[in-house]
Amino acid sequence: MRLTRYFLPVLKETPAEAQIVSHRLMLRAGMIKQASAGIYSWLPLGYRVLRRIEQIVHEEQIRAGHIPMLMPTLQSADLWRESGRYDDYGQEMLRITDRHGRDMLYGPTNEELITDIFRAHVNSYKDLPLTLYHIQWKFRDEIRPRFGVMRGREFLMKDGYNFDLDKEAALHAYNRHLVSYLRSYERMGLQAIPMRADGGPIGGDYTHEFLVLAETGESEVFYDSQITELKFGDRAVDYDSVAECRAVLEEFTSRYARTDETHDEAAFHAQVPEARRRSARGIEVGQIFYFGTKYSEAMGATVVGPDGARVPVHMGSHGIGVSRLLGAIIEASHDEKGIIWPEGVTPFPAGIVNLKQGDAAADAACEGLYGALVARGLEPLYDDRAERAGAKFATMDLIGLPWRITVGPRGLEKGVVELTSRRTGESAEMTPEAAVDRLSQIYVAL
Ligand code: 5CA
Repeated sequence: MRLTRYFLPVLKETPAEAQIVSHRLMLRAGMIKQASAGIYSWLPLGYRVLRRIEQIVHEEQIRAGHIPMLMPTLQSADLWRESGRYDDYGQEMLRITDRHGRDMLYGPTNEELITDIFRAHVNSYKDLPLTLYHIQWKFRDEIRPRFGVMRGREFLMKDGYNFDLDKEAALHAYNRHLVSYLRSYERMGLQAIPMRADGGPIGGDYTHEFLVLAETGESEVFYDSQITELKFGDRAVDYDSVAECRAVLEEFTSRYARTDETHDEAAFHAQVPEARRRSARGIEVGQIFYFGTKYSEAMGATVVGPDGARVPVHMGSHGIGVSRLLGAIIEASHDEKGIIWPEGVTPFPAGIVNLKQGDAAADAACEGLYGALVARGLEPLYDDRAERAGAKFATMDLIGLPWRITVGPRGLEKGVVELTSRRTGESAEMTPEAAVDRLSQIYVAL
């Protein structure tokens, strides 16, 4: 993408309404624009990151054996009356009446809708286990939408639902989700710690939230500092193996880590030596639930079991805050100049800065680099504006591409360009071909 042909409305001023750094930077970098309270338009740069995050979520869900689909945003109130949640859900639910006077709602989550699909089409235990998921917009009429996409009213969520014959099988699904979530967050350059939490309006007493530690986080958390040393890494876990998935769950949940809803000061003191006790704030980027037969019993989602009798299925639901993740990643990865995207989610793998637009050699070298990167599947953002170098660097630093290739007449006389890491600020001179090779190596390893 050439910057002169792109739509990147960066702001010079710091927007006054933004209280936290991720919100400020998303506005300044031209990623989002507020449409109304808690509702945002995704401008091209923000949309690219949103799509990258979605892509990672899809890849990891499919790897775990979960099946993608798409349910609508608008749902019939009748389904929610069946589960009993229509009245329970309260003010957060946006209720709508259609022209025929039918009660509808903008889905805040999808347990009812998916259970209705399941009961219409699945009849036998032989069709289990089954996990279906989608990535779809949700609406929760939050009383205090704030911090940009972090607590929106309309937000993008991945929500998945498992259907199993019994509790044991459903707990395997739970563990499988935990593993796939750990992988997903690490690919996004994040450490998200599973913490024991509360079921809230979804229900169930077996639930973990995934938290990214950050001062601006809305949740108060208590944990054993040892937990922050755990890395999932690139280990190969067989998702069909009950033992392997359980081992990961045990490893990542054996140390004390709880949100304030479930925190128990006495247990904290008993289990964690003082030097390792931490209390901090965190951003909740996902939550997994096992709630047994809560919805299947209320809505008649049963299957014929092995002995011929009908039994309600055991279920769980599993969510990732896809749009919230942009804010969480920026909170975890920025400096005073702007965003620092991890390679896994960056909107463009690299930026090209032409120090002397209009100089024949510099223009040709930039075009050559551009074509070579595109040919390797690494479409860069080429700053081809007739601007000063300082302004170009400031834009690149603000939007946070992890790598910058700087091209100028002086370097080209020696046959080199400069490759700079946004994270470390370190630069190295090399031939354009070497820069392309280096970037290919970095991105191929992801
Ligand atoms: N049905 C379950 C799991 S699919 C569910 O709705 N879980 S949830 O309520 O925990 O939401 C899942 C994730 O969505 C949360 O972990 C959080 O990351 C994200 N989320 C929830 N509310 C908001 C909001 N107002 N703005 C942005 N993201 C949100």
